[in-house]
Amino acid sequence: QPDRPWWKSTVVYQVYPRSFSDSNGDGIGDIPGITARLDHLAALGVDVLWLSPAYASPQDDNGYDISDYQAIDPTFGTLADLDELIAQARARGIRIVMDLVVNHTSDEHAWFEQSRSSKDNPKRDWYWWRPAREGHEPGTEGAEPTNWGSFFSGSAWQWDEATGEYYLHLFSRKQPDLNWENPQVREAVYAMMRWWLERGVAGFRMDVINLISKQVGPNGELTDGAPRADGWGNGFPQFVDGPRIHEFLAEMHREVFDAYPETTFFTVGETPGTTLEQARLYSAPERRELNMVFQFEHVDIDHGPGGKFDPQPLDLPALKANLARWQEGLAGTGWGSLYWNNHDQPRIVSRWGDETHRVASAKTLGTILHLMQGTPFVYQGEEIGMTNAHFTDLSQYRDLEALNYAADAERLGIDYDSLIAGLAANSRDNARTPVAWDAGPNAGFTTGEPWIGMTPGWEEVNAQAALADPGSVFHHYRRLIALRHGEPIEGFDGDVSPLVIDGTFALLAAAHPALWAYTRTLGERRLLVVANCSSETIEVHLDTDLDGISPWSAAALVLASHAQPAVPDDAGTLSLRPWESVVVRAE
Ligand code: TEU
Ligand code: CA
Repeated sequence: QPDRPWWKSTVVYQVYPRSFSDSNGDGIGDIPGITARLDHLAALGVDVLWLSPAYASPQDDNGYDISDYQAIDPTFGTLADLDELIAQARARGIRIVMDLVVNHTSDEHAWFEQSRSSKDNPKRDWYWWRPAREGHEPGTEGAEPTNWGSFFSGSAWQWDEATGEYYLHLFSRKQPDLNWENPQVREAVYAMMRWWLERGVAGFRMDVINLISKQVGPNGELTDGAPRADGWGNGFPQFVDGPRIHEFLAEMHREVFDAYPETTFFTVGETPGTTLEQARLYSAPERRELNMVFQFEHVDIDHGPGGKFDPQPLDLPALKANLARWQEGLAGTGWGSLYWNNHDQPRIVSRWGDETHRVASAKTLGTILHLMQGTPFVYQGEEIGMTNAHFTDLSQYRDLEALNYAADAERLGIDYDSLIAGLAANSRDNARTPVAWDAGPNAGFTTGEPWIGMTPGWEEVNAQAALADPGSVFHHYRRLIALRHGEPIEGFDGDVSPLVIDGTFALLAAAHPALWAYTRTLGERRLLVVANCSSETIEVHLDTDLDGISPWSAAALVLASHAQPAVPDDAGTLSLRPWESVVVRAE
């Protein structure tokens, strides 16, 4: 398929530098540490490395608060280290995609320091400054310009004594929002992006890019939101997929990417709260905005009325239906990303798999995701089936989201045990413990003291052990990636990549509470994925559950979670063990 965009057959691997690999014993992962581990990525077979922020930063939000977009934080190394990473990755056929965090900067960025210095500073309008609400004493409760709550607890507005106004921060108070209404801001961002592309990076993962356009009235008015569970207002309707977002992204494409051939860059927008309708617009190729976006509906599906720290049991049919809706909705008009994990989500095997069936559930969840249509993203450690952190005490947490929430818990009426249970389920720190490389001290991550506690169990769950075991999660992920690439794998040397990339998706047995089954069809060819998403054995009936798909023999098998894969009996019944999955050609 020579005319197919390259990123449709691509698999991306995300590195969160702080937690990946430490080269100098200070307990914090760094860029030379990544370079030293590139053979791990090459063995897995990924095409792109998305590097979470390594820019200069006070590290209030682990680098998502950037004080200089064109410098590397000394914690992570130097620009020369990054150049070396780019070169060493390229030598292995891996391209580097950088994180682009331009909804906000750090409050220690020179732009903000100038902006806050006086009301008539030329950069004043680069951020969102507003006076106190009329009739309220500035700086007191209720005087905030709007009632919007921040993503990280409390008001989204910070009172600034120096000039007697508030500035907007949708995230931490150390992450003031840039004012994209100002064309100088946009030009400065585009110039910075061009600088990175010239340096050899292959594109960007764009942090909360669908929040950059705020609904603002002719005289700069911003509007209150409906009250949310924590008492603050929900500003989402005022800034999620805002009024000028498509204009800004099309402009960015013209100003930055038009100068480069399509084969040289990759763009994915992180878009919390977006809808399928909007995602079609972002990713429709003829609109020239983004290649794809990260949707959030599926990862928010088990959040309760109290939010992410009020987790609910998974409703499997709802999850299946949601992903099926996105599969069908993007087919032919746009393109989607596929992910279970990133640095903001709990580990998938702990969340929707079963740690007592760790290997089988990690493999099966990987299979379900990777054989859908879209571009799969693998988050560091997912490929070896790492679990949640299992922290039991507040002192173990490092993430400001968790710590701010804990500080607010009493006001919210949440007792300590519920707090700890909520954080254990959904804290972002679950994904931020160090990657386990081997069975040695601190899993080979550092020779020093790691900046955050280790996930227990690395003596068994580590990359070295996984590479040595052909039945490991790692080798399963490697096979899934090879299948997408059309490369032969052990036990199957056919080519299903056209099906995996272009095949039409159809969900089977939608209402089944444990079975996740779907087909991908292209012309006469068909791929069938059948998975038991439960910890009990289930009986699947080919006629009633799988739309009368005819029985298959061992010869049709493409990939399986277990060494002796299930085959239907003469009556057309398939018995699947806990978390067992099989992938067959059903032609
Ligand atoms: O995340 C934005 C986002 O919407 C979430 O995934 C966020 O972590 C969650 O809603 C909080 O409950 C991005 C980054 O991925 C995240 O790490 C940053 O903290 C955030 O933007 C601010 O830059
Ligand atoms: Ca280090």
